[in-house]
Amino acid sequence: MISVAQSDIEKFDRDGFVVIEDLFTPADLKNFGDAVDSAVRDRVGDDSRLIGEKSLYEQSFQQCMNLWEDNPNVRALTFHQEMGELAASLLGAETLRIWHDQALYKEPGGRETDPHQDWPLWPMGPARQITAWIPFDGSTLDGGATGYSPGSHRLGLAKFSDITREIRDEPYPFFDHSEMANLVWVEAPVGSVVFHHSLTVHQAKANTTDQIRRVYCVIYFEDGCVRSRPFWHQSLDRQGIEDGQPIRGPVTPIVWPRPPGDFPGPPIGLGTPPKTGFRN
Ligand SMILES: O=C(O)CCC(=O)C(=O)O
Repeated sequence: MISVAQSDIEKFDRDGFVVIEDLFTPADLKNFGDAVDSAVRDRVGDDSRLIGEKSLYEQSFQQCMNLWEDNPNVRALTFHQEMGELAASLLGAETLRIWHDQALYKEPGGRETDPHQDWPLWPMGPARQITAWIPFDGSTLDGGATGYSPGSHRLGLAKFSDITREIRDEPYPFFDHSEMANLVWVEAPVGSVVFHHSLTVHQAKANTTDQIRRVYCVIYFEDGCVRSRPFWHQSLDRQGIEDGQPIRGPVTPIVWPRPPGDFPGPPIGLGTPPKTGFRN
């Protein structure tokens, strides 16, 4: 059992990200990695396009969200209590819900993930969210490692950068190289989890290896967050949450604390998440 060190809480508070090592054993990673691989295959296994034929967003990663709904074997990872407790301690929250999970599989030849903050992409407030980024094989600089701008979550910044490169109906600000100059690149060891705050500016390198960068994320938010903006999001619109209403329901169940081995089933009658990407 891992318990979070005070120094990790202080580091997360100061920098907006922290690497927690040795959360998962090789056997855990094999089981969870196999489960997520299988769930991703069920969603996109029939997509035979080469990387160069995909959209710029898909070239950053193959995104499949809410895999916990599809595959019971993924749920033990999504609702992993030790990981949830770590996330809660780092954020300083008593109860966490899941915003969504996601596989972010960066294919060989996949381009960089553009610098961004997560919170402006999510129509909820306040900015009390934390992501667990789990690389099943660790991460390397040539294989899509992530980089974080330390302390950027404390600057009062909230820029919507269109990492999909698809929306384009207004000029979205991108972070430029000077803003990313102090980036800290993280090569995450096998078994570790990188946690980051939803306001931390971050990005990921291209994958120049011949292996898929297999990453799974759980995005947690503090219970009590409300819908704060009207734009469509599956985590809200599937369960009919209106502006100002607390985000509570079976698409965003409590993820921590839960009794051991008690995993919620998929929401009934609320449609399915997008097959890939984040929009229908
Ligand atoms: O893994 C990546 O390429 C990007 C990760 C990311 O943006 C996130 O987890 O919020």
